[in-house]
Order: sequence, then C-alpha cells, then structure tokens
Amino acid sequence: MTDEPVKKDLVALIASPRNGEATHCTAADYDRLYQESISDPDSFWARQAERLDWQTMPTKISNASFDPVSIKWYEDGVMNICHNAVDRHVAAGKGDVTALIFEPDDPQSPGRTISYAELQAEVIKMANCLKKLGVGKGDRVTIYMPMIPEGAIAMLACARIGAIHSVVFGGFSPDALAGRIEDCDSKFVICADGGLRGGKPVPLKANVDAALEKVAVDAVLVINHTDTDVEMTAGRDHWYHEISADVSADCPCEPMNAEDPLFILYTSGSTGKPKGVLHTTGGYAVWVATTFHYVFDYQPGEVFWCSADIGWVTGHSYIVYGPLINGATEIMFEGIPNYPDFSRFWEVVEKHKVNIFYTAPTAIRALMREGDGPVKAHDRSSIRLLGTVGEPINPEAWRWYYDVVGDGKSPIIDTWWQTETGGIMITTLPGAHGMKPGSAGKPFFGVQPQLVDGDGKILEGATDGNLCITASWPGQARSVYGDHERFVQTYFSTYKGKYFTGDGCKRDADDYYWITGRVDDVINVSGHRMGTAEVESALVSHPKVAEAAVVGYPHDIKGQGIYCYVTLNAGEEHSDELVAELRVHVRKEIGPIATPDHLHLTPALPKTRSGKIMRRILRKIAENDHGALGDTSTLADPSVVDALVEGRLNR
Ligand code: 6R9
Repeated sequence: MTDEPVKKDLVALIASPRNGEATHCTAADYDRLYQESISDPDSFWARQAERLDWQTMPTKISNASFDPVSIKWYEDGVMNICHNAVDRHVAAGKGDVTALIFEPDDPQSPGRTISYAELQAEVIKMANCLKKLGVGKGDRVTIYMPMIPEGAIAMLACARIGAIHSVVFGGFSPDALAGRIEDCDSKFVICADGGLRGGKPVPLKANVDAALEKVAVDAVLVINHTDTDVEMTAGRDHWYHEISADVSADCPCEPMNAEDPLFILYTSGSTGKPKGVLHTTGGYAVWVATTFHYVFDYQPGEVFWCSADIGWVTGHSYIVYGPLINGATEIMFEGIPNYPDFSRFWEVVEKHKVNIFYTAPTAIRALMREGDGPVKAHDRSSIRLLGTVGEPINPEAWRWYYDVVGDGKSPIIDTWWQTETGGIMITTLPGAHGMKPGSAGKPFFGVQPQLVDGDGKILEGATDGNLCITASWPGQARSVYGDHERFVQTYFSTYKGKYFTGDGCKRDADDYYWITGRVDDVINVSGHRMGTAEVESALVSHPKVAEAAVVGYPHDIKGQGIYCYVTLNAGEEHSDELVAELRVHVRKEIGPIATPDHLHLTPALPKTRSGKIMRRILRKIAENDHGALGDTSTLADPSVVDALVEGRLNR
C-alpha cells in the first residue's frame, strides 16, 4: 500500500494498453468521433449499427424526446440479438473460437470451455425447452441462477425466441424474488438446484419454492448444478436434463423489431419498491457492441474477464451481450474474490492469461487490505487493461490497483454508468486519454452530460452539480415495465426535458467528470444499489418496529454501509437480541446484501413540526459528523438529536 501522492504524470499519460501498438481510438479519433456523434448523431449511429447483422437494416435512426418522454432508436430495423451474439460468429467460420471459459467456485472442480459453436447448440437446446414449456414471444421469464454458463445461455435462449428475460440476482431472498415475479407477471422461472459461493451452498430451488408459495407460475425449469436434493412439484417443475433429452437441434432466431423489449432488470430508486427497468433490442445491442469495442479495446484472441454477476446490469452488458456480440473470449466466474483465499482473482488471471480485467472498487478495497502478497504470488503479465465500475473509486484504491495489480503498466478505465443507461456512459478510452485517479473521465460517443444546480440552472465550466444527460443515446432504458408514468416521474421530472441520473458530479478544467455519489435516497453498498425506503419498509414489517429511517454512511470496504435508526412499538424493550433479530429479518425480506451494518434503536426520530423525518441530520450523525448538524431549529423536539448523538458515540 502506498500513501505517496498520486504521480502527476498519470494525468498526462495517454496510456496505450499494448506497448505503443495502435488502439481502436486515439485522442484525435476521439475528438473527431465525439464531435460527429453530437453534431450528426444519426449518421454516427447508423454507422455503428453496421457492427450488427440486421434482417431489415434500419433507415430511421433516432426518434427521441425527453419532453414528452418517448425514446425510439432504429425503429424500422429488424434483428435478433442472440443471432448477433452467437450464430453469426459460427456462420462466419469462428465456431471454434472459445466464447466462455467457466471457472467454478471450487478451484479443484473441473471448469468448462465453450466454443461459439457449442454455445449455439446449448442456446438452441434451452430455447426449444422453453418453447416446449409454452414460452412465446413477449412472455416474461424470470432467471434466478448462479454464475454458471447456463445463466448466460438462459438469457440468450429467451432473446432467441423473443421472450423478455428478468434476471434476479441469486442472492435475493424468496420474498424479493416473489415480488419481482409478480411485478412483471412472469409465468416461467429458470433456476438451478443450487449454487456455490465461497464453498457455501446457495439453496436456489428451495428459494424459488418459497417464492412460489406467494405467487404462482406455469413452469419452472431446473438445471442440475450441485446435485442438491430438491423438491419437484409435478406438472410445474421440470429438470432441464430430462426435458431437453429429445428437443430438436434447430431453432430459428425470432425476428425482432428494434423496439421490441429485450429485458427487464429490477433496480432500486429513492421511493417505493424496485422498478423494472425496461430495455429494448436494437439500440441496446448497438450500445453494448460499440462501448465494448472502444472502451475495452478488445482484440481477437484476447481473454476478457468481468467479475460481475449476471444478476446486475454489468453482467448483462459486459458478460453476456457486449463481449459475445464482439466475438470475444471471456471468463465466467462462479466464485468470490476471497475463496479459498485472497489470491483467487490473480490465480484465475494467471491460469487463463486474462488480458482485460473489469471489477468493482469494493473488491479492490477488500483485496488491498490483505496487502500485496496475494497479488504478487501470481503472474499477471497478461493483463493490459484494468477497469472499474459500480461506485466512485477512492484514489488510494485506484493507486493500488494501478501499481500493484497492474504493475504500473496497464491503464485503468473508471466507467460510470447505470442500469438505466444500458452501458458505459463516461470513461476515459485506452490510448486516447490520460488518467486521473478518481475521475471517470470523458463522455462516450453520443453522451451529452450537463451539470445543474438544485433549481435546474445550467452550470458551465469547472463546477459541481447534479448530473443530467440532455439527449438520448441508443442504449437508454425505454420505460419502467408496466408503469411508464413512473419512468417519466423518476427520471425526467426533476429537471424537465433532461434525464436526471441521481448522481452528484464535479467537472474539472480539463472537462473530466468526477462522480461524487448519489444525491437521492439511494445508497451504494459494495456497488449494489439499495433504496433506503426498501430497507425501511422491511424493518417496519417487523411486528415490534414502529418506525425506521435508513441512511448511508462511509464504509471502508463497502463504500457505503447501511445505518438504520429504529423506534419500537410502545412496551417493547431494547435488547441485543432484538437488534440481531431485526438484522435477520431484513436479510430475510430482501437478501444478505441489505444486511444493516448499524442498527440504532432510539426512542425517537428527529422530525420537523410537520412530521417529516430530517434525514440530513440522521446522515450527519451516522457519519459521526456531529459538529455539522446544521440548522435544527425546525425540529419539533431538538433534544431528540442529543439523544441520537449520545447513542452514536456509544457504539
Ligand atoms: C453499472 C452500475 C448505478 C450507480 C450510479 C452511480 C454508481 C456506477 C460508477 C459509479 C462512480 C463509477 N456508479 N459506476 N459511481 N464511478 N465508475 O453500477 O449500475 O447498479 O444501476 O448503479 O452506481 O451512483 O448512479 P447500477
């Protein structure tokens, strides 16, 4: 670990990831292409669409407005994204190229290597099973899987037949799964019997069974991954290896209009239950294809590794669609960074000669804490590009990633984007831009960021404000599934005519963007978005809880931790047992990622006279920033604050 100041030369360093060899984009290319993408977006995006095979080439490129909100790209184009990710590579004679390298949780277990031709056969097999179960175009299919090739195969199989996939992260609880099945009225579930993470079993099928006590579906397709003894409900549950035994080896790709839905992915916002963010086919395909090409500067023969889970958007765009559309060879990793030990990532890098590695700051911080030894124990000379995503990276972690993991020779790209943006929006490009630790960098082609103040006044030059995007880009989400008004309200009503990201951001004199974190009631825990309202409603669903207020606070490893203030019903006693019980309760309601880091039982919450909880004060107390509580004069009972500060100091 180093605490020397960041070397100035990084800023000027236009780091080439391949020892001076040409990259896909130089600084001059970037300036020219960015300019074109803004001044003549339709011709720029018409050209990018040529990265893909279309059954009907689009002639209408963009048709988008943020007021009223209506977003369409390539609306007269017809294509299938599965064809583009799989079949066309086989048709082009690249069937023998490795698509997926599966690295299991247990390093002693055999892995798997799947070529594009094998992937095609697997996807066809699963697609025909889905058809056999009655899945058709436009049907929603919920996927609840571990990080095994069948997860990606399930997504591609849905896309192949025009079904809309909704992947639910395997760490979510049965209740959270049931809510997501119900919200999009999904009648089909694909799951595994169980998963493995860090040597521990994850009871996926049992969780599905528990969820299906609350919501009914027509069919469950179960992949045998861990030989777990599970219950199979006759008529509803089907083993994949049985039902697939006699399916045809042929399944044409369904022709899809560019604006036909591709997937729903639930994400947290500041209010209410998670939203089903809806992405469509053509624009999303072009966006992930183009961003993957330029941002990761992928070259044939290289090995790409994104350590995310397919349950998050990063897995959708940069494990499944982006790399496969580009014909890449990539790792699919089932495990976690610290199992069997803290060198697991670097062992995988050495074993598979990974060239491009993409992970989250929380993982970097957790590994940095273990020192340089586990990294240096493995040969990382294959690495030529390192990426991060999910949350702001602190300069110290950046520096360690650069110096120790990358041996000071691989550029780092810090990619800012969101579930709603479909793919990378702000990043430096390797070979085109110098790096500033902690800054995501420059807007990608077609992205027009704008910083505004709380009143919507546009802020120019080097400044600090709320990050909006003023014009549509092909990968943008089109709606919230089943609730377009919520889409309009959430993203386009704060600043009329602009997409509001929910993030605060600084722009410096070199026009580099520095994301400072959420400015709404969303907290970012280990790169996972969590609505404070979701955790609050989980807490108040406990019979002993009267009221709850949840805020984020700085956490060394997770970036932000979950701090919960809880008041109890009259007559209930504070106790350590109850604190433990509430923690378990939240895990059960949402899942382990929502486990409270701090549960602060308090007799009262600070409220205004009109009854609004003053979260600003609760945040300051959670941050241990007691000196800066600001104006407390509007509080109904200012003494509540003293009691809370006292409670905070005692823990
Ligand atoms: C891709 C993804 C989106 C939120 C976003 C922001 C934070 C993501 C970041 C970053 C700083 C980066 N975020 N990347 N903050 N620097 N490079 O993470 O999507 O799960 O929807 O989260 O994550 O706050 O608004 P999602």
